[in-house]
Amino acid sequence: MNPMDYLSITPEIQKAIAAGKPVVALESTILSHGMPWPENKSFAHEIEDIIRAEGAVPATIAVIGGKLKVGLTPDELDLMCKNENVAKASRRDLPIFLTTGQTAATTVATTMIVAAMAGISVFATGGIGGVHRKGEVTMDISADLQELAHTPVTVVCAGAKMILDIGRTLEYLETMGVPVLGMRTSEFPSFYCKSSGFGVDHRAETETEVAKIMANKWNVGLTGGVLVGNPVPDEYALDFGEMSAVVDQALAAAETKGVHGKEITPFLLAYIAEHTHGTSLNTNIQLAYNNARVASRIAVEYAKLK
Ligand code: PSU
Ligand code: MN
Repeated sequence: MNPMDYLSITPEIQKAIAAGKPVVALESTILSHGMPWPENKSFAHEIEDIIRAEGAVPATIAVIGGKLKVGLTPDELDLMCKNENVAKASRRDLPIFLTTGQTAATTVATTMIVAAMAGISVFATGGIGGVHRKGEVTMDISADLQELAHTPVTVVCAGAKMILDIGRTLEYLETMGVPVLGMRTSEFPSFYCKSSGFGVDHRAETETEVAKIMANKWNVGLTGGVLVGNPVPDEYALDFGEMSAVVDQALAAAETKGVHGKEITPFLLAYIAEHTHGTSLNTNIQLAYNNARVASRIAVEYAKLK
């Protein structure tokens, strides 16, 4: 069996890729395990509309019926959003779900894998996984970081949440040779907030500059991805001190309940959403829209270079 036989790409996306038109991949874990129903449903449609308005084609990715789906129908988007028995698929889970037929949402890592297989170079998400706090003891390091090291996709995110050890996450990315760019910022953002206290490798002023960095990385023969930190728009940014306090509570609750492994990230996300009364949800939605906009512009510029 050819790897391509596992892919199920919609005709629209297939045509766009073949013609070298800009396509932007989207993950489904943000839908199934990152946002509540029914807000995630309107989000799933709106983020695709934003990408289209920028002149790119959206490609939401998921694992359904033993296939790697690139582009979901409205029914399939509903399936992911309702999250009735939808698993979370990171790299190690893929062969299992391809065998069992389990419906699964793709993380940043698996969305990158499937996007690269399909020939999609740009991917918009909310926040990436990273080195967890106390990761030096637990060894809980998201597979997202290894994927950035090896898989040639540019990921546009709003940084990483403070549930993670952002300093060690950036150290890991440096070791793995992943360029970390700031989109019109010199600081790596921390999801709800514009700042994190940590810098980026390069401040990119334009989407064209990001596209050139991607082209040069891959043209010179370097493997792996590029990470773009795009800060949440001012009007939706939350207070660093307040969010830090909620994050600390969430971490304490996870420890009390003994949550670990693949459950920890969804647990912390749900705890924060529940304890910030919807403000954090709106910020999450808006920063992802903003990432989709920037990712689309990068994809448009990258398509011109190719
Ligand atoms: N961080 C967020 N929102 C998310 C995730 C992370 O702020 O939705 C999701 C992404 O799909 C990411 C995954 O790839 O969690 C990482 O999970 P883990 O830490 O188990 O690798
Ligand atoms: Mn983990």
